[in-house]
Amino acid sequence: MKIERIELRELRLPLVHFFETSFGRTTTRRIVLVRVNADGLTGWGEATCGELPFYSYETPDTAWHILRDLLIPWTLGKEWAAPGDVAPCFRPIRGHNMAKAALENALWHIAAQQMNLPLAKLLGGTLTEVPCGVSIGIQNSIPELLEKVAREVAAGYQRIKVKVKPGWDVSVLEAIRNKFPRILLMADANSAYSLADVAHLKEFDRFYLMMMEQPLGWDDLLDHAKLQREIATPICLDESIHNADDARKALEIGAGKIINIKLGRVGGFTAARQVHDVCRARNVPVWCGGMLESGIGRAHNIAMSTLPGFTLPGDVSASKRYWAEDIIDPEVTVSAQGTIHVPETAGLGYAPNLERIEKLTVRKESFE
Ligand code: OSB
Ligand code: MG
Repeated sequence: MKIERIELRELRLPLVHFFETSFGRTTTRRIVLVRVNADGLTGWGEATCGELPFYSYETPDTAWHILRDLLIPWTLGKEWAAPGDVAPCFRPIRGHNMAKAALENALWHIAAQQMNLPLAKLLGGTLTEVPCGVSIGIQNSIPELLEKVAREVAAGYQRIKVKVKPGWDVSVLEAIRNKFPRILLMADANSAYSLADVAHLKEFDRFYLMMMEQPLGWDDLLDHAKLQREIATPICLDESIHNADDARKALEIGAGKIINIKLGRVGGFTAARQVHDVCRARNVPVWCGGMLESGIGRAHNIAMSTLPGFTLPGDVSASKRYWAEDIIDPEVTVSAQGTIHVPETAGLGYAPNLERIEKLTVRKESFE
């Protein structure tokens, strides 16, 4: 495919409810979208960075810079045989995986249309229904959290993840377990603890969690391996895994037993499939993480979640949990069994709503 035009856009999208993690509270998302024109087709990608450099160092402004000044000049006007071919070309840039993923994933969207295949099929996906969980942020009180858990369980979601941090952990898990002894439950600390907290983290074992996500340093593997030897709860790595090599090293030293794959964090579909393959070869389950994506990123997540190693419910859930109105048609919906039906039409299976995208755009730059 020959890339003829690329457009960057930033949208402001207010969340229907604030989302709070151990590193802070988000109320409005700044969504950076990449729109690529090639061979008469249009592909969309999303840079999934947080507003501030707390989950990772990337922000909407760093993604804009890396895309505008490097990735776009490197790809525009050139012929690419396969969408994954841009990944090795992007390698000289250290990190900035969310910026890279936004552009690469737009090319996958184009390739799927060109080949008249659903994106999931082009990626090698096999699932037709994707199992869904939800990620519930830190709330103002435990009763409010319990109400949210009850609502999501009633909606059919297969697994509940709650955010934890020092001071919002054991008492919270205890309250949930008292009320919901049988649900699949897990906790995500987003790096809020250190090895000095081993005794405290051991207490989590009595809640028989499916897993504890990224309890220690955002860039750590070694201490996670030490912690995993001390606790019964399986550790799932999120922040620490940026590519297939990270996954291999993490599994080799026993830093965790499960990996959360995020397209942005690993740099796009090519790297995500490589992480998936490393895990699958070792029988390590993976699941698809979320970054409060708009419908575009969400549609990409759904396609990726169809790969055979995605055996655990992910954080990809219905549009309405985040947005009063999403920017795709139809919006993402979840069945009463807690699954998303994978679109069978060619391409993304969800049409970007151009009128709505235009209305929400706060800046735009195009490159020919
Ligand atoms: O650690 O998985 C995380 C949201 C923003 C940043 C980091 C994380 C999350 C989530 C939300 O847990 C997942 C979602 O519902 O999109
Ligand atoms: Mg996480």
